[in-house]
Amino acid sequence: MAKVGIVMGSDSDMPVMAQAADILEKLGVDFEMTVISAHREPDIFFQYAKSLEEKGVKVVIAGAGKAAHLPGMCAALFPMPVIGIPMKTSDLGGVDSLYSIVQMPSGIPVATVAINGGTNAGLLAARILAVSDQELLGRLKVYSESLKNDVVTKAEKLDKIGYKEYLGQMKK
Ligand code: RP5
Repeated sequence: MAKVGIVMGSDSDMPVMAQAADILEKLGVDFEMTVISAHREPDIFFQYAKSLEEKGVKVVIAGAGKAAHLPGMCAALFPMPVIGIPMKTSDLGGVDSLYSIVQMPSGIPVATVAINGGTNAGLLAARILAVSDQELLGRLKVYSESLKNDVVTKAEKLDKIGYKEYLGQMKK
């Protein structure tokens, strides 16, 4: 049963939303994913958001761009955590989406990640679920450890070959 509902306002958001799906898959968290526009199909959106709790979804990740009302509307209808991903946009660079999502009025919270922050949205959803799931918490700790090891390996390589060679290899 899907624990995380991933929803995006347009399939143009897919490359970013796929980052959230990828990390959830890696961590063994079940999710469902769909495209629903709150303004182009409000009736379908309402049915979707109202059905999430009954389906067993515990966290929603909603991505939207421009006048990005989808995460806020999810939070209005779904009573558990909603994470909003502001999409980078062609005209205003995603600051429009960021301000729309992060500036939720008091009472209906949306946890907002960075512009195009798909991976962190997935990780935050997993961390929320890990509050009551020790095995998932263990997998999250292993993931964090792997990030640390990556940096240590890079520092060792830099020490060994020097910055010019390191930079040259990065440009290849
Ligand atoms: C929002 O408008 C979507 O979330 C998307 O980021 C943005 C543009 O949508 P399209 O015009 O690409 O469908 O609804």
